[in-house]
Amino acid sequence: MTEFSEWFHNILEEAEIIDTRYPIKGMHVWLPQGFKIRKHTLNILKEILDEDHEEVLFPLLIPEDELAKEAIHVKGFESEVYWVTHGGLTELNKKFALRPTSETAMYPMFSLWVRSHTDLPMKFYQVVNTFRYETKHTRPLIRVREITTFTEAHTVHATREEADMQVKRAIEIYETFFHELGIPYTISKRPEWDKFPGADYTMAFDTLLPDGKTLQIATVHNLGQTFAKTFNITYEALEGEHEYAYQTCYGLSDRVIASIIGIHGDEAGLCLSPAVAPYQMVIVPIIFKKGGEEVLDFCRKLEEKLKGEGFRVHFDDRDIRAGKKYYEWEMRGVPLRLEVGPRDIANKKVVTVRRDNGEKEFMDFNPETFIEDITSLMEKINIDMNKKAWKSFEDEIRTVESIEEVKKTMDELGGIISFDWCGDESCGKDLEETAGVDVLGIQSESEDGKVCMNCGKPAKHVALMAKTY
Ligand code: PR8
Repeated sequence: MTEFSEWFHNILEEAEIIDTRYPIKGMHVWLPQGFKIRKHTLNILKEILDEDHEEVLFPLLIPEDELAKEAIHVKGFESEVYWVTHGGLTELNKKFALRPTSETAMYPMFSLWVRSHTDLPMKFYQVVNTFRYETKHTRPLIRVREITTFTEAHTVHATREEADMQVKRAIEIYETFFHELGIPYTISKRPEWDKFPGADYTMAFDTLLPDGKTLQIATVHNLGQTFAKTFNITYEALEGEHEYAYQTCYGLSDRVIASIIGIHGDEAGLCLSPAVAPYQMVIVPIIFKKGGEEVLDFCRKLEEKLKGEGFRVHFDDRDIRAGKKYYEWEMRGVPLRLEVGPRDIANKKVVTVRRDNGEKEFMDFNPETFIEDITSLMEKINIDMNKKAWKSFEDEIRTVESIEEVKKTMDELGGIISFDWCGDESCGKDLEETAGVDVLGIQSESEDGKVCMNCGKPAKHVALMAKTY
């Protein structure tokens, strides 16, 4: 693949995902194709969240004093906040922030809603746009200033144990979601210096883009009682006393779409799984001088039949060369192409060509079994794409035992490095500086007798590091 970032920019444009020419840095326009991928992706997530969360919608603006209430939180975000200072020509006496995230919008309301232990747990989510004045290099879908697909969940619980359990549940939710999309990931506990501002701890999902750098694609935060104390979220316990609640929040963004595009794509362009593809199949008629009408008629009926079964199908009957159509639909990532020519009709066959591996099959066109066969082929494509992505991801995780090896591995291969670590902040930061990497976080406990790869002290954790976006 040509240089990833160039490929990525080109494909966003060619496949009409987003238009990056909007005249504000870090803010883009979703085009119909991109919007459909976004919609199908969100639908998968919403279906999972809807099982035990309620969807809500909070205002975009946050009063200055609410945003400022939680000191650690505001410190983490102050350099990234956009402010509304005027209403028309009138200067506002209280500024409003455009939400960078919605803790300080939601929690004053939670304080009104939570009364008794019987109100708990509360689990809400919303899909909104959030604004962050990012100072690092912005990149479409990856680091934006208007995050348009911010899916944030916020939960309130009676006990610390329940909040911990919710963190586990949120991790499960994202695992299910990323498996459906075929996005491989590591899960780690972020180091203290990289946790969400105001959180007790942060669990993060990272994936790997083809240039060897990791991308944080979702985070789950245990907020403990910090925000509950700041926003006075209390409940009446069984014995009538008032207790502060425990909270969690978790979220993801447009980066999920960036990962779908970046991880599965190839030299020919996008490669989408049937789960998110705007068109899951395209029907291309193969027309010769004779028998053209018969082919077109067959294709129309085929399209109707597949649509009737709920598939997203397009019949490409444009009067251009079939090869040109193949090229175009491959670039747009359509998972399956169905080709129908006069000979196929005579043989009661339909030719299927998979986008993910190019496999061509002469499928029996038996009205009894055809839909079943297509359905299982679609499922197979999803599974194979997931497997392939996981395989190449796992190949990029390497265990390394010396700092020299880290540098060599990073320079030559990139990817993710697993290593034994003492867990000290000073050692971690030193490692980040000397090796030019980020410590992603902790995965598990070290085996007895292991020493820290960087400082040589007894190791506590197996941790991960990588070059990151
Ligand atoms: C929270 N509060 O906000 P988080 N461009 C694209 N994606 C981004 C960007 C950006 N500029 N910044 C962050 N993300 C919590 C949890 C409510 C929900 C993505 O957490 O600040 C990252 O994938 O960690 C990040 O993991 C996710 O948004 C949530 O943001």
